[in-house]
Amino acid sequence: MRFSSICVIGLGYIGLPTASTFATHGIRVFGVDSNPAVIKSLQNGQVHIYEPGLNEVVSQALTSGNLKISAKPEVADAFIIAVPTPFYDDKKADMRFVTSAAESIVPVLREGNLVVLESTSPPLTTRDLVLPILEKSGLKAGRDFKLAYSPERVLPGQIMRELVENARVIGGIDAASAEAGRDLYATFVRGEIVLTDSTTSEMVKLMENTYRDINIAIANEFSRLADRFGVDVWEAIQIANRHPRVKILNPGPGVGGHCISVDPWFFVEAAPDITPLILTARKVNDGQPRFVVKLVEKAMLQAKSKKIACLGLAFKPDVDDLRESPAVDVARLLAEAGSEVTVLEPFNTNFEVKGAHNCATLEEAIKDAQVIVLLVNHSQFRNIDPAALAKLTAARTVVDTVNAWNANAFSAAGFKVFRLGVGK
Ligand code: SAJ
Repeated sequence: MRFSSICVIGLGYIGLPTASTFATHGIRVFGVDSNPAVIKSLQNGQVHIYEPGLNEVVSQALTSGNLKISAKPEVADAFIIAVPTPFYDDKKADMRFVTSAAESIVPVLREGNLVVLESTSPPLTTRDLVLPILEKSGLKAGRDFKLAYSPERVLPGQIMRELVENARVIGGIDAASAEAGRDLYATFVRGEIVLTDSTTSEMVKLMENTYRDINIAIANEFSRLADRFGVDVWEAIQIANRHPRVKILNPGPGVGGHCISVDPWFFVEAAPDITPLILTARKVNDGQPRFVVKLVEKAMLQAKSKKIACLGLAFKPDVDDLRESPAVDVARLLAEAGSEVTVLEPFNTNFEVKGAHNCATLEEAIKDAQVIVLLVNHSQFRNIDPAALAKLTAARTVVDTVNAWNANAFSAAGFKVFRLGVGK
């Protein structure tokens, strides 16, 4: 199948890179978003999210005239749905964005079209939720239009490269739908394109992130064990990982972001009776901020006052994304427990943590602090010189939750150093 125009619904972390990459590969793209602020800023050439390399591609796509931004889908050869699938407070999947995106396609769906769902979704979403909505057009899936599920699997911070280079799985509701999906993504994907059915590809995506969540959970549990038994977990992991079949991940303040901390819940919701391990891993990772708070409380026993500076709020290093971030939980929990908390997130200085004071510079954040807690391994924090740091702050205690700082160098600069997972 050949595609000359496509419509990408949802211009977030996945939709915008996808839309602009198609546009720079010669396809006419309608980028659709329901948020007027997003439309306005993109129409003015402003990119509303931070992702290395994205600005350049979007601006190229807009200047070429191939990328047009609009509020509603237009008639096109193919439609890609890339809207968020958050969860409700009770961890049940919130499919309202997917539902309304599919509904918005109905009036413009034509015979011969391809529709691809990219949003991470519970098993069977393509067949049981999206397909019946699209058939309200009077067209029949499989016979009149093609329908597939193709999860994005890119890593925030490296989206522009991984979008092109990663292997991509495309699951069709039938073989012809999967093949049409392959023809579409072959426009720019250089990685292997693997075809399967839609439910398998939905499961693949959830399995990848669940696998990672469980592996981080065991690393986090190891950090608690090491703390109890007087061991340095980082040293122990390094040694264990010399075994040819062992690859333990890094403990940290918890698991955040919109993927790994969310996706396993889709399995738990869909089949609670057979997913005890997945549920437990989620609970372990969600409990990790409280473990970090206990460590900070231990460090504070020596401090004169309860003034704490938290460095980093993003869910992982060198991104501006704070969704589900465990660092935010740690700062909030410390403030709730009665400490005077300053926070610094260099990639997003406008974010407010309830009860904490938001700072724009490192100097402001640490000046009067008694304890400095490193929560995110941003390169600019990792490279801090401890002697220079000592001149900027009253604090003489640091807590490193991400194993970024050289403990000996910090000790030499006069700091008492506490590290996550180090009971020595
Ligand atoms: N984390 C740890 N220890 C580690 C690795 C990560 O605590 O050893 C934490 C991070 O700090 C972060 C969270 O886990 O809070 C998730 O970060 P991540 O870098 O592992 O993953 P994401 O959420 O940025 O992206 C993941 C990726 N999935 C996998 O690696 C299996 C990406 O490929 C997916 O496209 C993305 O989820 C997604 O959209 O589903």
